[in-house]
Amino acid sequence: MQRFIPTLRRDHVEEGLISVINTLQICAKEISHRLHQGELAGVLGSTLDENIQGETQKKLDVLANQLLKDILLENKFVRAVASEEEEGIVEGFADGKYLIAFDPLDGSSNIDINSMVGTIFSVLRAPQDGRTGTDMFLQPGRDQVMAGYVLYGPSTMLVFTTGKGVRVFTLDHMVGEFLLTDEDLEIPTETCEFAINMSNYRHWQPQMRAYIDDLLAGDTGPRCKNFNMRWIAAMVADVHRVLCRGGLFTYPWDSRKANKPYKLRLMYEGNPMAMLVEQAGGRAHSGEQRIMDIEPTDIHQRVGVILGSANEVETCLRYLQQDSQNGATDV
Ligand code: AFP
Repeated sequence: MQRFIPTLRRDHVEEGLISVINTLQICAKEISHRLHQGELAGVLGSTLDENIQGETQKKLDVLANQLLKDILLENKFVRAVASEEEEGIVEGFADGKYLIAFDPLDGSSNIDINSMVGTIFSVLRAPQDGRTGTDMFLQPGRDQVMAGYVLYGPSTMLVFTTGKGVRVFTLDHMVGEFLLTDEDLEIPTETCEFAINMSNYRHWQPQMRAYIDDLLAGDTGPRCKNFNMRWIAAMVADVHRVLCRGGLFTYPWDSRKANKPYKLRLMYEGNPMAMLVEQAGGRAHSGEQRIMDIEPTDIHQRVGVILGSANEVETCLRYLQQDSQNGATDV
């Protein structure tokens, strides 16, 4: 089985990027170790603080964030990091080539029930045009040079792309190394599975409700086939399933918060997952445009997400484009 660095060299990944991903896998092993210790490590439960998104922070959120920051900022290729958990960016080496945006522990509400969580990362080039501070990070997702995640599940997996397909590595706890377990993930274009938080049904746009209604109608409705539903409540785990066996994942527009109608974050969740999904032959859309074409205006901005099997994303978008007065049954 191929080891980590030789696989990257074979892919002709530039040395600086190899160094960054190598640093990320060191962090992943450390976070994985703490998670597997669970209650024994005394890191479960919440702190009394809220993060920049106004969410209660879990102790492991704080720990994973600190760990990633500390270790990444020692890498001379890192110009700056941006974390979902922090208001501003943190500067690294002035001549560093890369910017790293990360969600240190996605799905952290799963920690207390010993269920799956993950770390998501996105790597951009540090601009050479004089931009400084957070402005450096305001680049569209299509400019990412690497994106990926670590899934802490029954096994720990590192899944990433440098723009040449999606590689999957599994942590061998015996040797303490990530080994290549899938060369090239490919998402089937058709699917019979979807992932959405159904409890928000009444807050969606009528077009989204119509789309889901038709999925639920199964072979008695206009789609003429039965659909299965899954929701892990950790985007990493839901997207991992989509990458492995296809499906549609969405966290759509929600009427409850006028100024924040979306839940997921563009830089830490939308863009990196979109790059992985597109590299695996799927589609990733906000409902209005391709996610990776969005020009960000804020490092913490939120985005609608509809991603997965290409044909199913296409179908969902056709429903969304319909006039809400027309039914959706002719889609
Ligand atoms: P947490 O990290 O706060 O648990 O949020 C996870 C997440 O951002 C994303 O990973 C999930 O897909 C989504 O939220 C789950 O949302 P619900 O709480 O609505 O199920």
